[in-house]
Amino acid sequence: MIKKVLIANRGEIALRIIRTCHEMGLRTVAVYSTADRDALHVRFADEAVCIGPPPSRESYLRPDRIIAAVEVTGADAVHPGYGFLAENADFSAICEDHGVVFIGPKAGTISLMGNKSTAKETMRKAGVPVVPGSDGAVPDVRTGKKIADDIGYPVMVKASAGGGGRGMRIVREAGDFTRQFSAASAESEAAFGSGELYIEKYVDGPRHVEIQVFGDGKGHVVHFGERECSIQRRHQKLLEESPSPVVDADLRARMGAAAVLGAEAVQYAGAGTVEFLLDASGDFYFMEMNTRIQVEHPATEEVTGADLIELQIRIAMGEGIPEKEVPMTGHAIECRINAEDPFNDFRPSPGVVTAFHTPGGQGVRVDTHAYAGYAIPPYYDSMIAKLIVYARTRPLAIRKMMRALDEFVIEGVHTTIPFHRRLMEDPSFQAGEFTTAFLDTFDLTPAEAEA
Ligand code: MV4
Repeated sequence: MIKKVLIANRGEIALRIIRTCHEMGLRTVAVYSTADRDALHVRFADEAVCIGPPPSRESYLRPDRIIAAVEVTGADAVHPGYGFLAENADFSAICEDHGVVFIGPKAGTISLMGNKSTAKETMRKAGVPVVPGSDGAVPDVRTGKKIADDIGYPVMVKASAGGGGRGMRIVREAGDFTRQFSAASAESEAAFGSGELYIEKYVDGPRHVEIQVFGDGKGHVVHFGERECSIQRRHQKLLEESPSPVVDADLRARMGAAAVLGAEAVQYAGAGTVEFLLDASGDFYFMEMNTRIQVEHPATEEVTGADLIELQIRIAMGEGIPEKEVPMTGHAIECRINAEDPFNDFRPSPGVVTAFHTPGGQGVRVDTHAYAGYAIPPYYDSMIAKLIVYARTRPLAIRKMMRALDEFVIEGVHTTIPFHRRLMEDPSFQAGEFTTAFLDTFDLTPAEAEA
């Protein structure tokens, strides 16, 4: 039985989790660094415990301090949110050792999926389509070269310990392989403590489409449809939507079935996301599995009507999952509002928010921890709000997003609002014609059209 949940996170996601807990009649405990003394998650939780100084390494990333907060408050479950310790297998195991429920998958699942090459091998063996490449990690550069020559160039070398675009390189020709492989391995060793790499065929101009899944931990998994996540910059997503403008009912059924197959193979427990690359010919390939609730989960909530945080908590309580997949209706778009200057290479723009007015009206949702007078600390990520709209169709959702962005007032810091406003006007975006390379050439300040 879960009665009191400690939220091992901050910002909008901590607030988001507190809200569902209170709706479920659960007590909540916030943890905070000294930089977050005046944060809303601290005010809205039933109790709050300070866990250290501003740097995450000394606060939100410290399992020992979070467990201490669990012990002094008597919390019986920990929700890790996203980022920080959410995909830390050791933390999941430490919680279990202390008799506190980790709201997420088992430590073994987190580490299996955390190693991107074992994750891919696991999925391939389960029958999930994967990009042709090495069977698991490559033992040395000479073996790697033979495999790459066999696959044919261009290939990608990826760090087993990487993920989310970290520790990967394109090798365009055989003559570059040895140099690139060695450099990638050394880089990965320095960054992650492991230089292990795997190789796959390079997929040109793909889209990033991911399937939301929930598992009961006993081999039963359901999917909640897809999210289109191709609008990203340097592997940071800026906008997500559900459904994807290019996924029809047939493709959804096939991608959903593949995601379910993979998650069932590992007896997945809780919320997970199976990421696919979708190529121009409509073929899709497993990329990675994220073992956490994601930033963009509200897009799925809007089109399914489900509360995904509630589902996570119910699974952790042993209540099981919905019998079958939940139908999707309408269209949802989420814009990430970051304290960054889109006209200056998206440079972080921390500081005091002097004015803050959120948009409203039917089909408009704002998940945020910001308020007028809030000082955005420089220590954490720059996302200060998610603006989510829901409408019957994609064109109506785009119109609603334009209107909501126009109503959103944030003063004192730069934000990504003007970027999103321009994106909504873009003909290719409106047509749903874009790949992960879209923002590489997106011009925020186009010259006025010639007369
Ligand atoms: C790829 C790829 C092309 N071919 N793998 C980047 C993040 C990680 N999840 C996988 N990534 C990619 N893997 C092969 N074989 C292109 C990307 C990629 C990408 C993927 C999803 C979203 C944005 C991206 C941006 C650049 C490259």
